Amino acid sequence: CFSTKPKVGILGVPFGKGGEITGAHNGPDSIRKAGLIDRLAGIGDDLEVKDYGNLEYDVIQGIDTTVPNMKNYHDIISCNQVLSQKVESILKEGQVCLALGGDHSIAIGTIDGHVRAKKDVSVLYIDAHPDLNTNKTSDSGNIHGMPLGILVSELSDYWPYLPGMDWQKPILSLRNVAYIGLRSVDPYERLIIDKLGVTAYDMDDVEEHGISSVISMALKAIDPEENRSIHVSFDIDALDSLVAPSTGYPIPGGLTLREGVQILEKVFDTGRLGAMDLVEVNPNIGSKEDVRRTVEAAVHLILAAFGNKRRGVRPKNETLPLQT
Ligand code: EXY
Ligand code: MN
Ligand code: MN
Ligand code: MN
Repeated sequence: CFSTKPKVGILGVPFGKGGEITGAHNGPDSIRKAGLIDRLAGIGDDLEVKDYGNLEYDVIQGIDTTVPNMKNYHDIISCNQVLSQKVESILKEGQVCLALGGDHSIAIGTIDGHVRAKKDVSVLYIDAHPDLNTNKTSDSGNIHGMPLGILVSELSDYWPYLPGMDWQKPILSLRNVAYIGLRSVDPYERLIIDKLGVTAYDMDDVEEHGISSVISMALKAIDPEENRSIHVSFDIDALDSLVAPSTGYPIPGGLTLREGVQILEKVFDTGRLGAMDLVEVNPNIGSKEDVRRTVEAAVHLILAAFGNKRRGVRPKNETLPLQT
C-alpha cells in the first residue's frame, strides 16, 4: 500500500514456454535496457526502487507430469512454484512487486504469491484474450491461454488432477476479476464470461463508455469497499498491435497507449496496487523500430503504475483554465 513511502521490487521472469512463439523470455532484459530502473527512480524521491534480478528455477525432478493438452507443463509448474514464493516474499518485505515477463503463464505464480501474501486480492486483467481456457477447452495447448482458468475457484472442477501443482489451490474468485481490452475470446471462454457474469469490458465497451468510466466501473465491481490489494496483470497485446507490435499474438483494434497509461494512473491513485505483471513483450518479433516502440510502451505503462503523471505545466490541484 502506498500510504507509506512506496517501494517497488522488480523481478524479471525470463520464461517463454507458455506460448508457441519463442522470444518472450527476452522481455525482462529488453525492458531493463530501455532504462526502466533509472526512469522509475526519476519519478521522484518518494519511490524506492529495488531490482531483484531475474528469477531462476530448477526443473522439478522425479514426478510424472504428463497432462493432456498442456505444452511444457513440467517447466511451467517448476517456474511458477518458485515464482509464487518469490513474489510472496517481495510483498512481505513491504514492496509492490513488478514482474517483467515472460509470457502470461507467469501470472499463475505471481497471482498465487500475491494472494498468499495479502489474502484479499482483486485482479485487473488487461488483455486482448481472457486466458480462461482449461486443457479441455484450449485449441492450442498453450498454457499462457490458461492462467486464470487454473487460478479461479469457479473452474476447479473442470480440471484433471494436476501433478506437481499441489502447492497451488484455486484461490481466486472470478467475482474479483475484471477484464479490460478483450477482443479475441474463444467459445468456451465466452460461455464462462457470460454464464458467470464476469466483469469484462471489451473494446466495444471502451468505445461506448470511454476508458475513464470503464476503469471506474471495473474497480467498483472487483473492489467495492476499496479495501483489497490490486493485482494488475497487463498483457502488452491489450494495446493496439500498431502501438505494440512485438508480441506473439498481436490483435488489431486495441487500446491506445494513452488509454493504457490512464488505466495505470487510476490504479496508482487508489493507493492499493499490490503487484503488477507486464507480460508478452517479445523482442525477437518485428523490426528494430517495432521492438523499440513496444518496449517504450511497456515502460510508459509501468511508470504510470508507479506514480508518473502527465501533468505538463499545470500544478497538481489547479482546476482547468476556463472551467466555471
Ligand atoms: N485463446 C488462445 C489460446 O488459448 O491458445 C490464444 C491465447 C493467447 C494468449 C495470449 C498472450 O495472451
Ligand atoms: Mn494474456
Ligand atoms: Mn493476450
Ligand atoms: Mn457495449
